[in-house]
Amino acid sequence: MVKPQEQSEAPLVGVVMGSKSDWETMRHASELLTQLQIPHETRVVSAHRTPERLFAYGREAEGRGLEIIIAGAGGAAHLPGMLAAISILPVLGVPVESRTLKGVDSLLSIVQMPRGVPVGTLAIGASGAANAALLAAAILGRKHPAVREALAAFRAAQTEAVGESPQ
Ligand code: RP5
Repeated sequence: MVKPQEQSEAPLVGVVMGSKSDWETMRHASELLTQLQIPHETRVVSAHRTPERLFAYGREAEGRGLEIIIAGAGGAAHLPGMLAAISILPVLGVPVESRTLKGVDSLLSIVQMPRGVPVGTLAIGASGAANAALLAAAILGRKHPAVREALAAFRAAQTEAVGESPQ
């Protein structure tokens, strides 16, 4: 069970990205996981520039105690799909906004997995990264009561913050 104030615990979520340049997007996942006090790690793992690192990460993830992988990449974004192919863990894919095609290329690369190896695909960019963390919390919350409570508190505060007046 994950307890609050135990950020030094072994990570439950791996937040990986294809490049350092993806951090500006993927930090939104990491920040929300921190806010919900979910132990996680962040790594750069490039499917095409560091393929050996990709295979090692995918093979070792479950054995190291990770329960979910959040993977963000841009362009021909094969990182989430490859991690889903190598690991049995649920993989949540975040399409990073690309310069030339605004992330539509990333979205289609991640969402169009052929039948048999799914990637749970989120929206393009920062909203997708934040929602990946919230979805990870919802999944973890089935097993870790403290995560469920943190997520419920987050949702309640979010609802409370929405005023009725538009002015
Ligand atoms: C992908 O290529 C990365 O996920 C990144 O979104 C994109 C561009 O990478 P850099 O050229 O900025 O390293 O592999």
